[in-house]
Amino acid sequence: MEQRNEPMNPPAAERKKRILSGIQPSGTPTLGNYIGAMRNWKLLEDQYDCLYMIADLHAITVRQEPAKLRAQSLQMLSLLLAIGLDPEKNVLFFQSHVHQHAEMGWLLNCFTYMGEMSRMTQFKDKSAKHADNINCGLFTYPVLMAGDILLYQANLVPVGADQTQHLEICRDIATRLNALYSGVFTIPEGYSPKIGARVMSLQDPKRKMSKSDPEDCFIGILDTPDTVRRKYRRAVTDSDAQIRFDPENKPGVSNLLSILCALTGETMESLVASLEGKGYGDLKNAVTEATVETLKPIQERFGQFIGDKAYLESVYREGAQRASRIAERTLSKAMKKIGFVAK
Ligand code: AQP
Repeated sequence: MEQRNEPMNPPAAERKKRILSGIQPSGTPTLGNYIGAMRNWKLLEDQYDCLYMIADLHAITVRQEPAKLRAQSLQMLSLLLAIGLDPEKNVLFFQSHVHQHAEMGWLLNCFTYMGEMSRMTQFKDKSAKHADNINCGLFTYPVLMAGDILLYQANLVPVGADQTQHLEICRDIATRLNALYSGVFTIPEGYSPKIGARVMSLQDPKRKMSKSDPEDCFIGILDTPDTVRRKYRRAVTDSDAQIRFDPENKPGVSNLLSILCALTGETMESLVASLEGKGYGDLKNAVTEATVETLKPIQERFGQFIGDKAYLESVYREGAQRASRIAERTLSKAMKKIGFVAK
């Protein structure tokens, strides 16, 4: 295989800062995943040394149907390409193809305390949502995530508000190991992209939009224009018929307004002013139109990638090789410092 110009080992002064982020193939990504994460990734690719991982190991903390998980994983890769991520500039890979993630996860588990994991609010939320399957993976998922970040000596991790607690624990674990063994890990910082919003569920706008929620709660990136229209038409609003941004008292309307701002780049102030005297139907039409316009080119490109299995394979194989080279360096270093006999 052709050896590419790796941005991985230039002298520290010249090295771009490294970013690691991931997305679980636990369903078709939503407009929330797109606005809050995916579209920002594209904006980072020139300025940073970026690794984007399809977090399939994380996805199995919730029960997945095998054929569906496989299909969703390839769908996710096709979507990352369809939003314009260049596989030459970014390392795109499946987490399960880089075995060092599972190994690092184990090492870090042995340096993490039960009490720390018990405080994770996402564990509490997810175990309430999946009460029939509260598995140990769900409990220690933040440790696996810490390993994901630390393996690549990432400087920056784009995190939404829901992930800040996990980044904190990652920093704590890294600091603990560095104190014991010195210089094993780079301590990562959180990175807030310039544009980003927390998109809420269309049916329960006090909760975030999630791809594993019932269909009517989210807009899927691959939804047809008719489906998008129908979902927005059914979206929860309120009865006072006034368009105003007030997430506390008018969460449904405010959510539609923020989606519209995020998609058009308009400020909230001017958007609300432009909708003065209009009804919820007008707001829903406007957000439908902006969504359909945003998704159209992505869906067209997606159609080309998903049909090209050979190309997808070349992208994920090469991504895994590039990721694995970096991950192995960190894993070997950590194992040596901890005291394992070198291979
Ligand atoms: N509603 C959202 N608004 C803004 N950003 C969001 N993200 C997720 N939902 C929203 C961001 O998307 C990235 C990838 O998320 P993930 O798939 O790894 O996990 P998640 O946050 O658990 O996403 P979902 O859609 O809610 O998945 P399920 O239903 O499987 O749990 C993250 O950067 C996240 O912040």
